[in-house]
Amino acid sequence: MINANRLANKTVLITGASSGIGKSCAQLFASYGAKIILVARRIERLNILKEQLQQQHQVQVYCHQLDVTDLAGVKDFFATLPDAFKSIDVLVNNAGLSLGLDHFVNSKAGDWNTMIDTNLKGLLYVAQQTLNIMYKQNSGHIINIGSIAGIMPYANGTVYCATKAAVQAFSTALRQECIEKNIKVTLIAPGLLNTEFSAVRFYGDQEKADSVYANIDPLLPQDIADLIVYCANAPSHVNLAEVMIMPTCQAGPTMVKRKTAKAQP
Ligand code: NDP
Ligand code: 8X3
Repeated sequence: MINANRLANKTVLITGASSGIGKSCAQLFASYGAKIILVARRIERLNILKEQLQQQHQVQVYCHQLDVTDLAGVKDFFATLPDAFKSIDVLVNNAGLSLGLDHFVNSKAGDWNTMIDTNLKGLLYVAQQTLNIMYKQNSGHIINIGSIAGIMPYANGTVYCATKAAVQAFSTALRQECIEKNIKVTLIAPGLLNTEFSAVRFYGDQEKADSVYANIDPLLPQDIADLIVYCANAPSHVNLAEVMIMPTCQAGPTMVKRKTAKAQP
């Protein structure tokens, strides 16, 4: 199963491809010879990535500036896909973020809205448009990025956890609807992972973000890309329905073993 390449010439749509998990997925899928569609808001990053992928892997790449919270923009993006990218075999529904880490009573309604609009509604907008294509094909694979936060919710992360729990519930229900259409639905639920996620959560405070990953070996985006490509590359009769992945130093969102500093001689 691992040695076979079932991804060559398949078309893979990746949301949130400008950073972290999405960017790593683009690099790995391209190395398997897949055609790649990259979307995110930071188009200048996507253009650079597109050049790299084309040069390194000689694959076709299409990128488009897209805010997944904009339903009209999402519909327009799908309606104007170039002919070569009109069939979509794999969706990595990844765009998402957390804003703030505080008691709910102190959290901001604006932040809840952004998290719900992006992590849940944006994921739904993209999933539905993609399913319109996959239903006609009678095949496809939707890979939704949840989090251990949705499975093991924690204090100070209430609304983020709720959005990711919703992604898990949506994925479970959607899998049941898709069985008739030969479409796989996978939920990936990562734990501590060093990306721009914490810098975004702490509104750009890099020192605070770095402290999340201090004295541990967190997951790297490539680890999640490996897992996602493994799921997407599985034989047609195999669906990895739900996978939780954490670094070895973590047993839950708030249970992390940090290395202790060595005593000075
Ligand atoms: P990054 O911050 O590195 O990447 C997030 C990506 O989402 C960026 O490419 C960003 O692109 C995109 N994005 C955010 N908002 C929007 C939007 N409105 N429209 C389109 N794209 C958007 O973080 P990660 O790679 O870590 O995050 C990817 C996913 O993984 C998220 O869903 C996150 O919740 C999840 N996750 C992360 C974990 C972690 O610890 N890092 C653990 C578990 C899950 P741009 O700003 O250019 O639009
Ligand atoms: C991101 C992981 O534990 O910071 O989804 O919520 S956590």
